[in-house]
Amino acid sequence: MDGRDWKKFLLPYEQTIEELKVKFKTLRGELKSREEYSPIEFVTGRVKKISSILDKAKRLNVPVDQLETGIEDIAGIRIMCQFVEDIQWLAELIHARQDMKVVYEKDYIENKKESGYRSYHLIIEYPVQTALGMKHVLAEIQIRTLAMNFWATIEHSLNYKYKETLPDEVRTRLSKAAEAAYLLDQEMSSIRDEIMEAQKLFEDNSNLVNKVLNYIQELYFFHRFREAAQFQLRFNEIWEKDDVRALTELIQDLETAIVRAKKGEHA
Ligand code: 0O2
Ligand code: 0O2
Repeated sequence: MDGRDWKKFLLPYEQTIEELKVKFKTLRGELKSREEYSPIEFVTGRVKKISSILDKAKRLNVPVDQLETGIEDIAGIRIMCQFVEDIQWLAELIHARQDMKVVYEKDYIENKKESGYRSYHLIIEYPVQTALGMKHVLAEIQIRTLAMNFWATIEHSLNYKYKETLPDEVRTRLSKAAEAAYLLDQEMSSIRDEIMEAQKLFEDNSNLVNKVLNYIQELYFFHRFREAAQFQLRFNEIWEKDDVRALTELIQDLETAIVRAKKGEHA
């Protein structure tokens, strides 16, 4: 091994991890308070172990004096999301940031790995202010759902433990488990879509009701008391039946009545 001072070599990577963890945790909090939902569920980070850096350098034929450019995940951040849809949203948020630059991306969700591994990877260039000046380091951000993370964590520990000796039968079962994780993500997304659809319907309906009540008030303003009272009765009946189509018709009739009232005409 060369006489490299590993402690000093890893310092900017450790700083990068600390800063990025704070930044993404802050982003999570900010989005939660601004939009009541954050695509970030939780964030973890690590600096690669020296032995793993050397193993990878050997495997990829990276000379030891070119580790900074040759190994892109010495600093690694992992961001977990609830839903698959959150991943692209988060990737776009990262692209738009001015404090890091996306160098390239690897989409293992569209193109899952042979093992069954799915995740979205972004290789970024991150500027760290060190005591010796500004240093630009490469870091890898892995974005994945909770289901993808569940699978990858277990698969990684099994592969780590058994290395090449992982029996074919286990490999096949892991691949099937990856498929199950994929289906779980799909199911969760469709449940979310249904909930959002229901919420939208509820909002649409409450907007229509607001409109009706405002129009009725407007008729009172034009002293069309009898007409306003009739519309109110009609609304009460529709409200009982929860009939959206009748509500829309009622709005059209109210609009006609208001136009007439403004012109001073009568029905
Ligand atoms: P919280 O709000 O307490 O969960 P540090 O001690 O800051 O150097 P950190 O971030 O604590 O490092 O350690 P690590 O291991 O990198 O990240 C672990 C973070 O991920 C912790 O959050 C864990 O609580 C969180 N975490 C791990 N697994 C899960 C999980 O399955 N679900 C959820 N929701 N969170 C998980 P913090 O930073 O302690 O914050
Ligand atoms: P760690 O820190 O132990 O997770 P490589 O595929 O390693 O030749 P490259 O181009 O860096 O080289 O690979 P990739 O696949 O883009 O990203 C590597 C990281 O993605 C891995 O880091 C894993 O964290 C994750 N990963 C990739 N494939 C799999 C897989 O099949 N299963 C699991 N569980 N994770 C995977 P390392 O190097 O393993 O380091």
